[in-house]
Amino acid sequence: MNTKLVIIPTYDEKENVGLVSEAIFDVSPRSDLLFVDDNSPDGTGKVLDEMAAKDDRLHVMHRQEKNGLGRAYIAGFEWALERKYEFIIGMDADFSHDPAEIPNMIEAVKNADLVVGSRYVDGIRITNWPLSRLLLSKTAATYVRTITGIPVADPTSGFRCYRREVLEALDLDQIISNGYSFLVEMAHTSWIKGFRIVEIPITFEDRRAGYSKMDMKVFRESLCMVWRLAFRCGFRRTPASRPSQS
Ligand SMILES: Nc1nc2c(ncn2[C@@H]2O[C@H](COP(=O)(O)OP(=O)(O)O)[C@@H](O)[C@H]2O)c(=O)[nH]1
Ligand SMILES: [Mg+2]
Repeated sequence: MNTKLVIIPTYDEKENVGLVSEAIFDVSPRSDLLFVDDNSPDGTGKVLDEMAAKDDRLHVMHRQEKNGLGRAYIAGFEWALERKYEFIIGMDADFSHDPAEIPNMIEAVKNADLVVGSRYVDGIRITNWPLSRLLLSKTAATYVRTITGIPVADPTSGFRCYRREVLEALDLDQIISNGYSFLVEMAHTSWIKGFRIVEIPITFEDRRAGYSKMDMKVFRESLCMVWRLAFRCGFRRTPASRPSQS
């Protein structure tokens, strides 16, 4: 059985799912891949079913309606935990996260509990994004770090690798955010519980096809959520100590 699972939430990603799966299996043939599709109107779910019928490593979870990135990931994490995967990678479908980085993430997680592919270590490595989007992302990262104290340069990055132990310890029912602040909440909760977060540099490209699902509602949720996270741990800015792990 494969010990690595890549989870990709999808909503209207018909043009991307075939190519991204090929690229993932090229670099990491001994991984499984789970798509979590929220009944995409463009028919992504049907394309995925056809792909899954041809490859045992590829799985599809169909959900009834668009319910946000966070809920899709939580469903995927629960699926992974039921199946004993050791390393759980999360990424976008749209090639903003280069599948070629997956082996580097797997290597890095040997010395970490959570690996975050960071756009903001060793400078800023983002290509083709409008300046407005870059400024929003960079400002959000500074805002999160300032309010919560989390020592992560890119806490909203969606390209990650979790050790199974982190997901087991996190109590996924208590993860309440749904949009992009879900990524901040996962990183913050892991850190405050004392898990080791390591960032590796990635180059982030604007999506190749399709459209972004980032909107102002998602953005507003993130602004408030950061304060809730800080409040929830009594504005504590240091993590719990954990017994050292191998
Ligand atoms: N299942 C599911 N996937 C989503 C949802 N919102 C976004 N996604 C997926 O999550 C990933 C990140 O979204 P994306 O639009 O690329 O956000 P951006 O990179 O910040 O512009 C993509 O693979 C999307 O298809 C959702 O509500 N449900
Ligand atoms: Mg994206």
